[in-house]
Amino acid sequence: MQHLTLIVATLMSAVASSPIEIGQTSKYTGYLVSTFSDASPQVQFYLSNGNSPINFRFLNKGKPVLASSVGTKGQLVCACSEHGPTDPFLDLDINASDFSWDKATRQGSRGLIIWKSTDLVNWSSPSLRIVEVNTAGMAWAPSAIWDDATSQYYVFWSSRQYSSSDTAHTGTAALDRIRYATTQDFTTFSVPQDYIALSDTPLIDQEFLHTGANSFTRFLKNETVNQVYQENTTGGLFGTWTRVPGYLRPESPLEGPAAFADNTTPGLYHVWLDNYTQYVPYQTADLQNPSWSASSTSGFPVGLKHGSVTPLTQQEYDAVVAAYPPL
Ligand SMILES: *[C@@H]1O[C@H](CO)[C@@H](O)[C@H](O)[C@H]1NC(C)=O
Ligand SMILES: *[C@@H]1O[C@H](CO)[C@@H](O)[C@H](O)[C@H]1NC(C)=O
Ligand SMILES: *[C@@H]1O[C@H](CO)[C@@H](O)[C@H](O)[C@H]1NC(C)=O
Ligand SMILES: *[C@@H]1O[C@H](CO)[C@@H](O)[C@H](O)[C@H]1NC(C)=O
Ligand SMILES: CC(=O)N[C@H]1CO[C@H](CO)[C@@H](O)[C@@H]1O
Repeated sequence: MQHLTLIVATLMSAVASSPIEIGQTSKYTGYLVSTFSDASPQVQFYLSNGNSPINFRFLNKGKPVLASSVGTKGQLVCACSEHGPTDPFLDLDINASDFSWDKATRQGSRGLIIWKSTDLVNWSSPSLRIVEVNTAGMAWAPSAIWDDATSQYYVFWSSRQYSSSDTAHTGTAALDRIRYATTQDFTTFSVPQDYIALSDTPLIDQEFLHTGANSFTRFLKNETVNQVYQENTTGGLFGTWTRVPGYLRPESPLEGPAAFADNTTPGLYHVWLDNYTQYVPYQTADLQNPSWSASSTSGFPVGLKHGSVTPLTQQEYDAVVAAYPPL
């Protein structure tokens, strides 16, 4: 794994670090949430109080840590650490005076804004990387996964594709799908391809958990019902995926999952689901046959959404809190 942390502009989601084996003491002593708000599309950090997965402080005295000066509006962001890419962020400026969701899906950004750091404190200036082809109306909700076998990242995002003859993207688009490209450095990317394109269901907001070797769990939003479902595999990213029946929660609508492994309890996993106002935290101790129950919200930030959660070592935790003192 490269010793590199990235904040990738475009709703990126994180792949949690390797799961904690039974009997193994986690090397992670906290969590960093990188996020942006609809009203203020700039990167903000929240830091866990100790190793709590629900109780957070707003860093940098509540002010943004990173602001994009490149590209068009309409990106999301992800922090991808050497522990495994982290999560999503959004730099999609829905508060802009000329913002329209329709326009954002037809002539939205086809790029990601990327900041790099090796220490979570000293960040590069942002760079805009165009990852989509010109038939795409958008590249949203990115997530990235490091693949040891091929020594590269797989970067995924949600896309809406138009006919190649519809160069102005005024016609009817194909159903939203998940696309991907590979990269080693987040500077150059392979030509994008479809990852999941269903004939009957528009899909967005993919999020992964890496649960060991070739085992992964992924979460996807069915846009027809505005609900998030889960699939798992033991065959790698391109293996056979098995649907966990139904949806994570009966409440509707929910979207934008952010998922991560608990730092202290082996086998415990967390998923935050956006109820269109903010994240609501859920958890399960049985990821293979889950019943996602509501977590305590004591100390959970009000208004938090579009986030990614990265596990931190004590050294990283100390560096982040020193550089960006909390409110
Ligand atoms: C959102 O836009 C409104 C009107 O353009 C502006 O007054 C407000 O300050 C903006 N909010 C933020 C957080 O930038
Ligand atoms: C910050 O990173 C840059 C390279 O990205 C490096 O040249 C510089 O020395 C670093 N500064 C500190 C204080 O670590
Ligand atoms: C999405 O929801 C619709 C409506 O219930 C259903 O027909 C479709 O099969 C669902 N697709 C997936 C992948 O869950
Ligand atoms: C979303 O969740 C928050 C926190 O639990 C709650 O206050 C709010 O009412 C919920 N909003 C909706 C639309 O369900
Ligand atoms: C290995 C694995 O991930 N297995 C589970 C995937 O999800 C299905 C449906 O819940 C389970 O039956 C598998 O055990």
